[in-house]
Amino acid sequence: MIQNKFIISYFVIFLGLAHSTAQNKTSSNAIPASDRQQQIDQYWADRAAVQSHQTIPFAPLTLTYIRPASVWEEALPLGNGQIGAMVFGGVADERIQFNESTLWAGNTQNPNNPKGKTALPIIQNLIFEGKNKEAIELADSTLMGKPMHIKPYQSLGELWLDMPHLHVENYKRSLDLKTAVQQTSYQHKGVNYSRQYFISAPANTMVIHYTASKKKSLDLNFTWKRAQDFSCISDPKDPSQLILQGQIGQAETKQEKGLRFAAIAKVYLKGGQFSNKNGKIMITDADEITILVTAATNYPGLKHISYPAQQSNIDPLSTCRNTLKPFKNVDYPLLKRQHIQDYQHYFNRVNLSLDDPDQPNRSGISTDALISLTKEHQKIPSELITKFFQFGRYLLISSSRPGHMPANLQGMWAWQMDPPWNADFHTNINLQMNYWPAELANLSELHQPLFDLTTALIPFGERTAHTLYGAKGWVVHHLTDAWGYTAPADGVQGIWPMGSAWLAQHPWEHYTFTGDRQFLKEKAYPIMKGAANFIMDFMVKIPKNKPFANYWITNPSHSPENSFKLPNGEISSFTYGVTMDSQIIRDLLINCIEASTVLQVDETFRQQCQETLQKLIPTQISAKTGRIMEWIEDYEETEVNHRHTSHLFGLHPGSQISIANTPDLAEAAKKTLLSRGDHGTGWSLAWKINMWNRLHDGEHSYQLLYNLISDKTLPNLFDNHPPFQIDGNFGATAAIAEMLLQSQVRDKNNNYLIELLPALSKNMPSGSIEGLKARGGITVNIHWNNGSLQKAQLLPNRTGPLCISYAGKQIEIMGTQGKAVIITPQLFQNNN
Ligand code: FUC
Repeated sequence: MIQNKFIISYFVIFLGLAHSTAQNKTSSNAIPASDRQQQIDQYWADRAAVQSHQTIPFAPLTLTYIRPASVWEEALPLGNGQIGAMVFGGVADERIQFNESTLWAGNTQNPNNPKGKTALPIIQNLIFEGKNKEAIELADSTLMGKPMHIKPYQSLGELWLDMPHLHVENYKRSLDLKTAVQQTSYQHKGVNYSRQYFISAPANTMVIHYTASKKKSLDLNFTWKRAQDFSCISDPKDPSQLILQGQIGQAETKQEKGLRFAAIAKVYLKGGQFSNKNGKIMITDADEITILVTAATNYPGLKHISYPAQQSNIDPLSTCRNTLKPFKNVDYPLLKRQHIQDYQHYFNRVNLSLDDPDQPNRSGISTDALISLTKEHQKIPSELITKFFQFGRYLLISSSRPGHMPANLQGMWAWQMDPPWNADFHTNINLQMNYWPAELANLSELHQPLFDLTTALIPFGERTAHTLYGAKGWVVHHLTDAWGYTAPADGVQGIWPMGSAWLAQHPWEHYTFTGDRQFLKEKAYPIMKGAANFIMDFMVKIPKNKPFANYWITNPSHSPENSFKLPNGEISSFTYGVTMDSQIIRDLLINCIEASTVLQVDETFRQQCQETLQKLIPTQISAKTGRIMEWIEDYEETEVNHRHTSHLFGLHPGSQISIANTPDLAEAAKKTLLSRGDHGTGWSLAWKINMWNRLHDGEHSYQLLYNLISDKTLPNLFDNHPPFQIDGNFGATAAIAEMLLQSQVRDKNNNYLIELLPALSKNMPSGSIEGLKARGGITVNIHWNNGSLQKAQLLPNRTGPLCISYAGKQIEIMGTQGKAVIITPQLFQNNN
């Protein structure tokens, strides 16, 4: 008990420090009714005074808090790929902020600058001549998209619910990652209250369920809110339904109107009564309340976006009504069972358990206090590592379901009309990072939305390739949206025509993990071939008077968002043939050669890939610093700790640099990482953890994981760029998986090498992981103890050799489809 009091006061201090800008409230004074929140804001004022002097029982894989969220980044996410919600857990004033994953402003357009094709050779020559400034000026006026900015992903709206409970005790809110159900519980005047929340994929609704230990104790009002462009009305066809509806841009007369949207909150009572008027549902004396919420837009779907835009004949309100039609009555236990079954179909595939005898018992500690304790002890509680890992899987299951949109910069959770970076799809690292855990962490199907987006981009990207560069194939630059924007955006740093080549790595990886040939043929190969065709057509030869004359390079080219000093002191970001470009292209061409060989197609194309491959600039090591050179010349860096570590693409997510096959490059990569440093934005740290893993330096990986969790993680475990950006969550989940298992390196027979515990830290001495995936279609379980392998089990989905390495030694075993192979450390003893 003493321990808990300490923990609670510690927690309050922590919140005060971390969120001094948040609306202040103590746990003893209720906020007066007059101060009640009126406007949609990041911060939230629940009028209730909340006391939480109770023990929080230890609940595995559960995020637990002893106060409601006072800021959006403390609210907890739910989602089914289409509908997303952030639940604040307020008592007198509950707030649930909703997203619908297709709700994007804008429409399809043709942003391709018609001057591009003619200007391109001039720009290229200026760059070869070192006239970077002139090149940038010309590129700015001839290559940039028109318009140059995309429109944002927007919040759908919010349910604001109020209940006359101003002083409550034993408050707790939680999100159980094992079931994807949130719960808020408290006592008020001796009555126990409980609220449960989940978003069901099978029912396509959010389910809100209020109960009390005494009959007739539930009085609740609720209404819909949105910052703009909406109305909230009672459904004339059904008084149990409260409708939110609107159209993006409806309030602005000059703006082009955008998507229409709707949501319905439908109420079901046991006992009590309700009225629905003036945009508000008012419930009194109920024993139990269930509210179903569904939402829709008239977005045509990724498969149907086209230019010129077609009129969509979807009516979002009818879609919502149809979704709710089967629910004349509500069977809450059944809805919950169906939801949990659906969610666990994905979630239960992987189990991580860490056992560290040096860790104190964490029972009774809330999740945000665990983050604070991490800093205090300079060590991550094992429980927080497992939570953080599984939270990343939870977020992918919640935000990326087959048939829906892929996870954007904020997954699908965004409260603003104009979120940071439009909550878009950034294709120069961030979107790809979102999907790094998909295959490794056994969520392969959830990769599909990314392939759907990529496929949808092809016709748009073909138009851009043709208009801007006079090239075949398809291209996307450093970002895109739901409307197929593929031109350079935002400014000249947007002239980065490598997005399609990088995205094409993902469907190939899906094939290497699953072995799904039909997928390779129908989905992956067209993406890859189109990306390679663009690149091979876009590349030019280095002129005769320059180093690497006659090699193929990209021009213009820059290392994402970084810049360098030219010998004359000028700062520039444009050049030709940056290291990352050649590495991405090498990756793509090798994959295309292998894919066309597997599919037995396109001999001429394969030959062209092979010839181009021979003429790509090799990754260079700086004679001055011993590091990997970021640019074709050894320019001076302007920002040594720059957040992008693009020139190590070949180390991760590529596999061209490895300790086994390119030890010199691996050593240079290590020097590069050391000079980049151990800090950075959330996603930058997550990327670097993955890179240290590939260098088998588990201690460095752990250090950066520590930095990420202790410094760049919000109270609700969302990654903090800052601001919130979800890529760091996904990148870290992939990184924790790759500390324990890697399979990207090929052995001398070109088989994937399955590396067991390649970057295990001594801070994770004992534990087990079950259900990870390795390339070649293998499900892997690993148990370790005191830093050493105890036992592993490999279950291949096809017959063939299994090449396994552990602690620098290798073995080869014949694997049979569907038959588990047990690996013990003894097997490695006689092998080098
Ligand atoms: C990249 C990064 C920024 C940010 C943005 C969304 O451009 O360089 O840090 O993450 O994407």
